[in-house]
Amino acid sequence: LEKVREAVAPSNGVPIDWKPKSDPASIQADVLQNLEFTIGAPSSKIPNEVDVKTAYRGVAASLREHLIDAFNRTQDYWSKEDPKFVYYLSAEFLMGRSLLNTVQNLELTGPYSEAIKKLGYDLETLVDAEQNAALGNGGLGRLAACFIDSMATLDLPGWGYGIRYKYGMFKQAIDAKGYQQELPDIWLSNGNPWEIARPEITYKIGFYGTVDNFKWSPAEQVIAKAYDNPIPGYKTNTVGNLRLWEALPLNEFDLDAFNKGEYDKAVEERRKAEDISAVLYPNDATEYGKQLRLKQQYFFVSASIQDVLARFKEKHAGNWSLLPEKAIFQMNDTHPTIAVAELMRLLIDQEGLDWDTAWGITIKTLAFTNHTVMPEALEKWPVAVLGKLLPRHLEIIDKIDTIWKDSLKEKILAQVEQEKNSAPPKAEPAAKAPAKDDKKAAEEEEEEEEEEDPVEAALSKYGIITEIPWQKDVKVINMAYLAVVGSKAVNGVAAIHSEIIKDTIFKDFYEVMPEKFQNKTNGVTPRRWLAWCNPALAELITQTLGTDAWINETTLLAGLRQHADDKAFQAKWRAVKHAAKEKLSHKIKALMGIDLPTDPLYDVQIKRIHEYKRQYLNILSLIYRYHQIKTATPEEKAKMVPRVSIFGGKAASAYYAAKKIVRLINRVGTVVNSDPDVGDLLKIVFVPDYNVDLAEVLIPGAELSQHISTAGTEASGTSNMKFAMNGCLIIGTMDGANIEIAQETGKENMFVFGMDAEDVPVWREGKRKEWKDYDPRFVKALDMIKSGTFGEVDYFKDLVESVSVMNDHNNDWFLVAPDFTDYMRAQDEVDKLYADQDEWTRRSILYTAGSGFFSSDRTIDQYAKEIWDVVPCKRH
Ligand code: CR1
Repeated sequence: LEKVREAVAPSNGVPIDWKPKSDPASIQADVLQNLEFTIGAPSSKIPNEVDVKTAYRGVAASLREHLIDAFNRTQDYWSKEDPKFVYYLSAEFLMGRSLLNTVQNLELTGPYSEAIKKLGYDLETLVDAEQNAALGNGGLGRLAACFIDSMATLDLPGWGYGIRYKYGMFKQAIDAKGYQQELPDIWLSNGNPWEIARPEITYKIGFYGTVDNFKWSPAEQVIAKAYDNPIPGYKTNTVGNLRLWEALPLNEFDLDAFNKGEYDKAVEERRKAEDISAVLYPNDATEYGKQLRLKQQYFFVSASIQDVLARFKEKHAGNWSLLPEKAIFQMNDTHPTIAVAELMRLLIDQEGLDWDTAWGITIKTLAFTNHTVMPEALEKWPVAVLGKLLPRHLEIIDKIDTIWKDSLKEKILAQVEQEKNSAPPKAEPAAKAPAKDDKKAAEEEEEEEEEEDPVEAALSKYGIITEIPWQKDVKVINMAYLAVVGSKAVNGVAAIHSEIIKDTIFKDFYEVMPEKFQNKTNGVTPRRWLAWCNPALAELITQTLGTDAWINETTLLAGLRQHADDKAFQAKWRAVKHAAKEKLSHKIKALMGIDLPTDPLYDVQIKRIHEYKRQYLNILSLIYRYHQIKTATPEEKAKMVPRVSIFGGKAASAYYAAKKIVRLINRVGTVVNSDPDVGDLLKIVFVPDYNVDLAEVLIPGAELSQHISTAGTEASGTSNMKFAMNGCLIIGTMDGANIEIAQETGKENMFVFGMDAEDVPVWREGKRKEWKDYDPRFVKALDMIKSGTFGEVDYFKDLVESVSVMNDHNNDWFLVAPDFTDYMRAQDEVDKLYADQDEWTRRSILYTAGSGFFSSDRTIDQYAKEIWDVVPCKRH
């Protein structure tokens, strides 16, 4: 490169500083050139006759030049300055579409719109031609995407690292009977102009094999190949990076086998390798992962760490103690936690460090975020599975576990002594271990055995390698515990969640190392989730505040508060919201052919379908509303507040209860929407294939959104923040980030209902058993399902029973029945308030005004200062 620069540099030796041009005429020329020479569109058809998808590719290719220019300069600068980097390790990055975000973040929307118009298209149409990059399940993956946007905007040296899945989150269709269908997401079929393939950046990843005297000889190897995705910051030159790995075979093709006619064998290795980066697991806290999932996890973690270490070695060969000053890996949930063992392995086996030195470095270089307390999502790999796939890692984990427990022995011994001294003497203190010859009895009375060795018993709580209580003899590795022990910091994702993990899943660990535990309340990028998706509202905010600085400094939104009572401002606000409702209504018409009136209250619940998120509670209340409409007199009807209820979300493919809920919503919608007695009083719509780009239309158009999880179950929620930013009122439980949103926007402005997190366990363990106070409206709604109002009586039977038989331990675990009455009260308040449009609008303004805290810029700033020790590094 230097040579080229020299060759073309003017004689004074100053290198040329080429930059893509940003005026509309140059952009127009550039798009034409890209259409012809990058995309290869026939020149006779350019520009007016190329189809929209091709036009999109031409525009994207031209924009890519701007992106790559700033990207290369940023990365060069960072490489020269050598600051500390954060590496965000995540199995999911739910990026959505890139065209609009790129053009906006690069501040090129004006000239691009103009150029595109001159070519005979419009920006919005081209934006819609892009496929969604849905490499994530839900909140966790979208959070990672918001985080890298904020990292770039804050000029923080940082990269995301993940997997370039060939197929992302499945596409959801709803068939005529209301069933969810899952279809493959072939998101790369139109190419991906936003990525830069790096065939020169590859690493070998081993699996299986044997370990001999600490030396691992893998039996299988694949190649990880890098793809870089430039991530533009806003109002800065900084363009960060998301590096995704693709799995490829070590040996492309077995020509020998092919020549022998063994065609399958010829490509077998290729297929096996490619499987690793083929699909995103549609897991989302429901089904236990398969072995391939562990392979995926190790694959991307190993490639990422090898990559970071290779760059580190180039600059600081041998000086390993410097690593924690140059790099920190943030592990996004348990999926990347094999990183603890992998970093140890690379430092010891490859770089020759001793155990203690390697461990000292590791626990300063890793940090861990927990995103859920749902037991299904806290990964536990059977020792047999992990040991076969990664035998050397099992050895390392085993040693970490032993040393960790040893380090606690003294403390525990002291504790046990203290307890012994303060406890009243037992009738017969156990002194001896059970007789060896009576193994059976010893096994049966394990409780007693534990009592007999109180130190061992106390220590077993801390075991990274443990037995699962319901499957004796099956040893598993608790990946969350491994992460807690191997990290410098552990955090939850909302204030209440960070407290809950200290009291529940990590209680014992918190007690022995309280200093590790932190909170980092989630946030969302205000660029994508307000400024770009709701331009009319953004414009009104900018006009009102007299500046658009709020886009990066969201606390400035608080300045809207003083206008909340201003009737003229309220009218403008309402007009903007109404236009967004119209846009949403058009979108639904285009997608589903349903005509939605735009005067009713727009009520939206969009998120993964899960029992704990309680879409069931929502639909049951709507069933009752339907009953009310059916039995109302004309006078009563005239007083009712019309409502459009919109649902969206995917159910994990093997999660039967969730799939039944999807079907119930669809069945109810079909019946209600075609009932002439109902008219415009109620419409129920299930929007298929909910994803990021639908969210960008649904959120601005919503007036009420539902965040109604059973208290204590939703770690944070992030769509609640997006809705709040867009002036949408919330009906919700005191759960996750709802609590902090209520603090910021005024609890009196939120429709709060339901049991608190402290009461839920009490109810589950006690009251539930004798509870019989079913709300008659709840009973009515269930009766309507049971009696076949929505058909499929047998199919819905167990769904009905799951909330109506209280004796069995597992029934109504998520408190649908006991929270119903209070939910209906809150819904009545919603209706009452909606009749007072001025007051509703006032509150809507207060939501946006109070949402400043929920910017991911704030979250990332906290991570950077309180965990990462990474500081901005901005090129000028
Ligand atoms: C939580 O359920 C949270 C996101 C992002 C999810 C949700 O409440 O907002 O993480 N957890 O922190 C998750 O997907 C596997 O766990």
